[in-house]
Amino acid sequence: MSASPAPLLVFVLGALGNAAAGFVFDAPAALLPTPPPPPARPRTLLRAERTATFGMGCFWTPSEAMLEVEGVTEAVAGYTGNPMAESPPTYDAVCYSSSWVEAVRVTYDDGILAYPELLDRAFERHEARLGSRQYGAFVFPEDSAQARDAREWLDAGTVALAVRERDRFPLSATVIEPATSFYRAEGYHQNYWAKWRPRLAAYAGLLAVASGALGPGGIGAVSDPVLAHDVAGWANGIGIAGALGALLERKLDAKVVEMK
Ligand code: MHO
Repeated sequence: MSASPAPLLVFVLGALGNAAAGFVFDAPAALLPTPPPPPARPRTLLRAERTATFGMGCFWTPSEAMLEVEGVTEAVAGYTGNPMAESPPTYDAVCYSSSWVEAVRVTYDDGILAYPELLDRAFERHEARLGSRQYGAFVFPEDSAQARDAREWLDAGTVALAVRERDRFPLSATVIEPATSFYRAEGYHQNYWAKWRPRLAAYAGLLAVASGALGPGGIGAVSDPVLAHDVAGWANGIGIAGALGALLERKLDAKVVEMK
């Protein structure tokens, strides 16, 4: 049984058409001189780059959410809160002990955002769980000024934040502990959702193709069981390769380093 070449031909012609249209429409823009970069954000006299560390629950989402805060320029997912530690932990060690806190260390511009405001922004965004150290709500002041501000902020327990609207999380469950060594978590934990959003979208697409719901033989396509079978096979293969790649990434991108 041999597949009819018609659907493939349609596909190839379609792809070529697309590429040609892309060239026609995109090329002129690509040939134009690149516009000048946008003007830098106005700097205040107080501008100073500082770091601040918070326990925010599982660090995947909060490390991304903190980057949306105006004045925050960097967010690193890491482990801290274990003054007895002498060497970097692994993610497994963090999960199987009760000594470590998953934390986010942000770099922020003190001239745009003062520390007490940053505490508000962090509290709004954390995903802490009550009763867990690993996933607890923590503030780790890095100097005496941050320690004083954090204490005042927590004691004042502003009406707006005393209990968080979204999930009734009480501000009073926030723990202040002096900062100790902060270890940058494994690379595969950094920018987690930025990496996984497109991967999950690709998996969803592959699943649709592998199951036959989408593609030749599927909705709105030319019915051709042989081609449909081949395409589903390829989709399966790519999906399995992707899963193996993700496992390999966990092995290869696993360095945990202490940050100064
Ligand atoms: N999302 C998992 C934990 C991931 S995290 C990096 C959970 O909610 O259990 O600890």
